[in-house]
Order: sequence, then C-alpha cells, then structure tokens
Amino acid sequence: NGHNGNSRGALIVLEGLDRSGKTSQSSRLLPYLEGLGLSVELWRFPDRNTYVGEMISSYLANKSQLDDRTIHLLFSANRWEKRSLMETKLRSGTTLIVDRYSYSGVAFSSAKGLDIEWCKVKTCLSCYKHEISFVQAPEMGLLAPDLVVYLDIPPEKAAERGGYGGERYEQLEFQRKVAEHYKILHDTTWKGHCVDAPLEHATGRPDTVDGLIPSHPACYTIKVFPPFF
Ligand code: 2DT
Repeated sequence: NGHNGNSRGALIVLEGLDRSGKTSQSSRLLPYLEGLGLSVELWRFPDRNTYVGEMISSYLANKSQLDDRTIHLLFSANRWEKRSLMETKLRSGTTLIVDRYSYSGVAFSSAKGLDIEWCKVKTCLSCYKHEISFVQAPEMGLLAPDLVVYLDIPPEKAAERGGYGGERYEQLEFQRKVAEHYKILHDTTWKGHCVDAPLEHATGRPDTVDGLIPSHPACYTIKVFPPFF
C-alpha cells in the first residue's frame, strides 16, 4: 500500500488544546507512516519562521498587542503563506502531518468572544438554527484536510500535565473556553475524528488513523475549503 508515483500525499491535521499531546502523536505517527513506505513531513501552524509568523510569535509571547481581528487574520495569512508549498508537497506524493490548522483559528478566536457574525455565521433556513461554520471566509481556498483528528482531553487534565509555556493563551480558564468552542465546531459542521488524548491509551499513532491513511479514501484531487453557501 506504499506510495506509488501517481498518488498524492494526504493532508492530516491534528487539533486539540495546548498540552493535548499533538506533538507526541505527530512524532509517533511519522515513523508509523514512513514504515508504510510513505514520504511524510511534520508541519505546524502557526509557522513562526515567516514574517507573519514572527508577528504572531511576538503577540503570543505578550511582546506586542494586536486587535483580536488583526491577529485572527494574521493566523489565516500565515496559512496562505504556506499554501503553495503545501500543494507542491502533496502533489509530489508527500504526506503532511499538520499540528493545528483552520480549526484552531476558529476555536481560539471565537473563544475570545470574537463577534460571531464576523466569524461567519451560517444560517440554516430550514431549521432557523444558527451554527458556526467550520470554515471562515479568510480560510476559503486553503487546502482542505483529508483527515482531522481531534485529541480530546479535559482542560483540567491537560493543565495537570504541566509545561504551559506562559504564552498568551496558555491558561486554564481560557483553555476551557477553547474546548467549548472546539466542541461547538465538532457538534455542528466539522465531522472530524475524535480520539481520547491521554497518552496512557495511545499506541503508535492516533487509533482512528490506522487503516485510513494507506488507502486514504479521498479522491486524488486536492480539495479546497468550499464557499459557505
Ligand atoms: P502552538 O502552541 O501550537 O504553537 O500554538 N492559534 C493557532 C490560533 O489562535 N489561531 C490559529 O489559527 C492557530 C493555528 C493556538 C500557538 C497558539 O496559537 C493558537 C495556540
């Protein structure tokens, strides 16, 4: 089932709270997929090595202040900076394991109380219910993942693990809000895989990934996030 010359790589996204184990899981998933004969790279967002990434990094370190919408759009711009390289890699057959993507963008910004209209509310006319769409306007046209794995962990448990680095969002109270917003995303539009995060249960890779990737079901065209309506 290894890589053959015709197939593209898969875009796999890991999401979750700080200290949910994304980094550990990525570094376990990498050798597992390589063992299947795939070419694989680990990526992460924000990518702090670009100009925009430096601004984000300084904001997260509390060295600069930015309006909530400004930083939201910078996170999105940071994904756009990497879009064409991402597409090139995928087309050349490299699978990307990406630590955080657009879902962090929505969960963290809406947890800060960003205006929900601005955040792009989708109205379901038939049921008169409002739901947050998991793709926001600035994300439209970015590459859509083949698989999103959410590492589910209670915020209290993540906090117990320690190692919060003192960055802007790394506080239990705020992480609780982020968890709520991830849940809203998951319960409404995002049909990602949910995996129990505690590492005691983790084997070589997030369980649900096993079996999905080698013959990943996505058709071999690269999809982009669709428009809302
Ligand atoms: P790391 O600790 O994983 O480097 O993340 N974030 C991330 C956002 O608010 N919006 C986004 O679009 C992304 C990708 C999550 C740094 C922090 O940045 C947050 C934690």
